[in-house]
Amino acid sequence: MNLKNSDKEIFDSIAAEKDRQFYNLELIASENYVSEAILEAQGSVLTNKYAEGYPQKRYYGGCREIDKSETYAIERVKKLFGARFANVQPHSGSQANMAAYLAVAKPGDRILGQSLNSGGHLSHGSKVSFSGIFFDAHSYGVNEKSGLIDYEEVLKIAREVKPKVIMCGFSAYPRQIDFLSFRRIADELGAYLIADIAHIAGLVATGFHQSPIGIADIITTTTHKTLRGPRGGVILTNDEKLAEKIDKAIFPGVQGGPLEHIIAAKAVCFREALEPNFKEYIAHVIGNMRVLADTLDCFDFDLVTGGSDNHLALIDLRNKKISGLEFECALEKAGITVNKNSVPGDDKPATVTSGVRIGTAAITTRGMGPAEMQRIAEMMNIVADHIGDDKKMAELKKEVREMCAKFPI
Ligand code: DSN
Repeated sequence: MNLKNSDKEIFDSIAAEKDRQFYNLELIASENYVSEAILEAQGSVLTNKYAEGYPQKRYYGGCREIDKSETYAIERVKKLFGARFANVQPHSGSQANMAAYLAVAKPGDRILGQSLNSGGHLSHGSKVSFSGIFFDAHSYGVNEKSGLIDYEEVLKIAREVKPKVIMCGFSAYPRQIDFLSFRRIADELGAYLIADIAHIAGLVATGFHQSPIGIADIITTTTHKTLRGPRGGVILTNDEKLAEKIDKAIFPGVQGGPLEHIIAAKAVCFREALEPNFKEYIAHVIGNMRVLADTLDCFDFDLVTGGSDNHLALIDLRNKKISGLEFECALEKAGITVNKNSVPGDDKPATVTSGVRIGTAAITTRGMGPAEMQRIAEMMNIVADHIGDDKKMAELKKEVREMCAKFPI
């Protein structure tokens, strides 16, 4: 029986979410819209199959087709990033990071990562995540004035901490990362270097960002942000011994049965990302962000680091006298979806914050361009000037709906 007839509540909820995704402007920097082909693969019968282990080394029978699709995923992602070894089984970026740590460190070992409130990720050593619970986690931040990573400061902290593992990568940093500087710091300390490229994977794959392959010991990523694939993770390395440790850390270390329907969808995503038009797409993502950031700057929005050279920007709202939470809620009423985000030196809790993070990956997938970016920035400015004015938000929501209708998903 199909979903409509068997479970009306869930059918209706999915239909309403489809409508929300269609008629709102998705500016959450970590979200995107997958292709029909990816949806088809992840909604396939592969979800029925247990396949603990790896291709040709499974703990279950009947894995002939599963082995094929997982091998396609491995070979394609290796080609995409120019890496020698890949594990495509991580259910998420956090689980990719958990396995990466376990491949090179033991519980209690010292790790050093970018702090959550300066753009890092929970799994980079936050005290409330496994990374801060199981490891002796320390952090570096960004310069409070410039918003930039200060590599000299990272080196100073690393010398004090003497970490076994240095994690670089971010969830909210609008500039390029210099992986070579992190390599030099790790080499001085004799530390392993893990690069989490979850946000910038699409930029790295297409040459718009320095690649950490061959620089970091281990590279982790998600597949659903700028890479525009299904929700999941991947681990890459050029080191054969580390590759073996990574495989063991994922299974049986931190995961059981792999999500083979998602792995097949990852294979479709990697094939799509190998097409020349994916490079064009990423160029537009970056170009759109530049226009959005420049226009916001004209409206006196204070952009952390002064702008962006990737797919995201971080807006410090302290000069506008509104919190991240207030702005997020008001924008949602106008049909614009963002997430509140801490900014460097933020004195508000993570549930309130003084900033919001925005990104252009999803709206660029819809085909929006510079003209739409300028109007979106104008609309964001109107929202900031009219917090609490529900009539104005309703007017904007109508305009957003009309704009979205012109760019179907
Ligand atoms: N939640 C992701 C993001 O929004 O960047 C990170 O896990």
